[in-house]
Amino acid sequence: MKKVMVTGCLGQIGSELVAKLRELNGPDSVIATDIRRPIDNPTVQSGPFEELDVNDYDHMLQIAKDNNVDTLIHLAALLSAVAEKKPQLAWNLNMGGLVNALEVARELNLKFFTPSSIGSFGPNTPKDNTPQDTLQRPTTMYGVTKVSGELLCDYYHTKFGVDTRGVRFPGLISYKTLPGGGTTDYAVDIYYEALKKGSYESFIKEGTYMDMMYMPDAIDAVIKLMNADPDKLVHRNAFNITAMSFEPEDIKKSIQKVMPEFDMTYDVDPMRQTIADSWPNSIDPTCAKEEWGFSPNYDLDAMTRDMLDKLKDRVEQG
Ligand code: AKB
Repeated sequence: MKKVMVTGCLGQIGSELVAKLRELNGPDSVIATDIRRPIDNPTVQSGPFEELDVNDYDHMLQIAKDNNVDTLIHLAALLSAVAEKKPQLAWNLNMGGLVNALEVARELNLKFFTPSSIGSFGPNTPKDNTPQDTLQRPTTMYGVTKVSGELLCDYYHTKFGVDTRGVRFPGLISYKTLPGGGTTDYAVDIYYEALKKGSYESFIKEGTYMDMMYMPDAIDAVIKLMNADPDKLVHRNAFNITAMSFEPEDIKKSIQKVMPEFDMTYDVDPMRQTIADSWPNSIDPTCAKEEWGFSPNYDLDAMTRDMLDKLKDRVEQG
C-alpha cells in the first residue's frame, strides 16, 4: 500500500481513512476521489484529489494509471436506509461501481479492498455470535448488493488472481464525519443530540441489538487487513469484525455515566426497524482475529467518553 486510490473518500470511512494513510505515508500517498469536490473540505485540501463518478470506468482507470497506484480502496456506495428508498439506484451504484473498480484492479494488477457489512446477513441467519461462514439471504437491497459484492470479489480473486480483501463492517461511530443514510446511524446521532439538547429520540426500538465499532478501530482494521500476509488468509470477502453489540438502552446508560441528566425517548421508524430486525444481534469475529490479528481497542464506555469529549467543542462551536 504505497500509493492508494480511494473512491467515495468524502464519506464516513473515507474521510478518516484518507487522513490516516496520509499521516502514515505522506500526503501524496493517497489519490482521494469522490463524485463531488467541496472546496473547503480537509480531505480535498490535504493531498491529491480527483472528481470521479464510479460508474465512469474509463475515468477511474485513467486516474489509477496516471497516478501509478498499487492499491484501490473502493468505498463509494449507498447505505442501507437510502438504498431501501432507492433500490434501483443502489443496485446501479453499488454493483456498477464495484465491477468497474474490480476491472481497474484486474487491468492494473492492484491490491483491492471494499467493505461488506452486517447488512449482508438476513432474517434466517443465526442471530447470535453469527459465524463467519453461514446463511446469507438478506431482505434489503443494500444486503443484496453486499452479498453479491462479496461473491464478485471472491470471483475476481479465484478467477483472475486479484488480491481482493474485505470486512463486514458493523455500525461505525465517529465524531468527524456523519454517516449518510444507514440503519445504525442512531448510535452516532445520539451523541450529537446528547450534547446539543440533553436528550434523544431513538428511531430504533428498545431491545434491538446490533454490532458496532468506533472509527479508529475500523480504520486500523482496514490497514491491518491490507498489510496481512496473504498466505495466512483462509477467507477474503469478507471478514466478520465487531467491537461491541448493544441496544439503545445500553448506549443511553453509557452516556448517563458521563451526563447523568441525559434522557431518551422512542419514535421508531418502521423501515429502519425492519432492516435492523433482519440483521444479527452479534457476529463472531474469530476468523479475523486468527487470520490477520484483528483486535479492537474501544468498548462502549471507552467510545462514549471519547465521543463526548471530542464532540463537545464541535457542538459548542456550532
Ligand atoms: C448501515 O447502517 O447501513 C451501515 C452498515 C451497518 O452497513 N452502517
